Amino acid sequence: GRSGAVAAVDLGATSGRVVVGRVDGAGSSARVHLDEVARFENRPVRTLDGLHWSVLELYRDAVEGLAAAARVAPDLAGIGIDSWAVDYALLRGGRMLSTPYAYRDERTAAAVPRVHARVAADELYARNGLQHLDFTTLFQLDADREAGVLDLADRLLLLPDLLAHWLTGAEVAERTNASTTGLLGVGRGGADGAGGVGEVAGSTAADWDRDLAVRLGIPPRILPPLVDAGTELGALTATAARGVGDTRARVIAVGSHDTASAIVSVPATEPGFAYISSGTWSLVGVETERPVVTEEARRAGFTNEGGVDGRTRFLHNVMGLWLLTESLREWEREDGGARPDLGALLAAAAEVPAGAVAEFDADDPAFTAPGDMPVRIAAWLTAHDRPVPATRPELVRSILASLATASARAVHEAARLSGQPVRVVHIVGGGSRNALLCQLTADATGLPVVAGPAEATALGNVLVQARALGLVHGDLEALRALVIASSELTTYRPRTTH
Ligand code: LRH
Repeated sequence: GRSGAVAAVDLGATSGRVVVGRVDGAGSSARVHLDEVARFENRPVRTLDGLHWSVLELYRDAVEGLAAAARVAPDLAGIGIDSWAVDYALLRGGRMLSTPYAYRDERTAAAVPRVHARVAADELYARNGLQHLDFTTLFQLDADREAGVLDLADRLLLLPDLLAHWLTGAEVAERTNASTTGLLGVGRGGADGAGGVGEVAGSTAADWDRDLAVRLGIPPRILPPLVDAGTELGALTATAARGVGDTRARVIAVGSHDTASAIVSVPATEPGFAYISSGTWSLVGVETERPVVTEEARRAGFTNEGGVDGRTRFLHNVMGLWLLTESLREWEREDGGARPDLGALLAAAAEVPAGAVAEFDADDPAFTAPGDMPVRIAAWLTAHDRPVPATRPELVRSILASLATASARAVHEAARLSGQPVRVVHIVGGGSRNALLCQLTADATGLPVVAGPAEATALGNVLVQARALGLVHGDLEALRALVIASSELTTYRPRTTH
């Protein structure tokens, strides 16, 4: 095969990175190598009108990271961008109308009952297939409508699409991320022909639900044309090239929802697996050929998000390592700005005997907003007549055990609701490096846990570009075989029988 390099811009809720991916070799001896060339902080900013992302800084950091990528890889052929879901910018005539909100902003609490008064929750589910989360784009847009801002807008761009727009001028909505807005019809699954693979007979690609938009007072004109992961968006504009430098790289739409890119890299080639994409959130579920839009799935909080190649990501959002990072942030503040030693905390947490600390419900929306997490966890435990951990390591243990329990519940629910038996659980993303979390998850599920790759999102971003450029070939199973060949994986066996 051909050799070549691509750059993945991967934006997370706490940090972003630019990674150069390179495919060497061909066929069964092909390997993919990742090289992180830039890493930067992403911290939301609270102003008088709420919690915002500093998107201009993110763009600048991404451009500087891409310049570093172009320097280390003169043969750079592709650039792909992914980020967390649901958040967006509104534009008019190409100008951003206001600073995008961060999804943890509280303004949507008032929007949810307004939206449900127009379209009941069960009808919404039948149309878009999404679990209820207060911050889903359509609730955020209702707050914009109420504020009069929607009247001004002629374009909505999700954040990865906004960055791609600033790089190329293209105005599109990549489908996997569009599926998290609540405005995309759930469809029947199957690919629109992305890369010519994964085509399912009789399938239809999901399209904007313009009728739903109209009923919610959202002008359909703001919804951009949809594209599938693997679509070329164009070369850098002259303006963007001033920042990135000399490169022939084309911007390529990837699974721009970070979770969609992460699931591309699950190292499984046989059916019968569940996944946990473990980062700020734990996204727990199975991959299906078709959406599962039953009343039971709705009540269980299961979502049908669009995957790469028309697969469905049937999953549930568990609160994730946010519980830990917010606790660390609070302890850092208490300690006058000294960063707590996470390694030491985790080692001490591993010494806490099983069952010695109480667990809380890691699914409770009480933990979604930013702010003093240890106090909120203690309040939850007290309200439920459970003992409050006495030390920081005990609280860390309680967080990880509670996460493992909530994830195990979601794994078994995903299997039951989809009718797909699960024999192994894959943990991908940063949390796969957390040995205690992985072991507790094996214990709680009663299933073997395979941990890795930790850079699943960047890797999935790289692989979809590499395939679009003809550097690798095949369906998701072929890409996953390449992941297996290129990664170091660790297996954790359950210590208790269920
Ligand atoms: C994970 C994630 C998740 C969404 C949330 C907003 O980063 O994209 O899939 O539910 O952020």
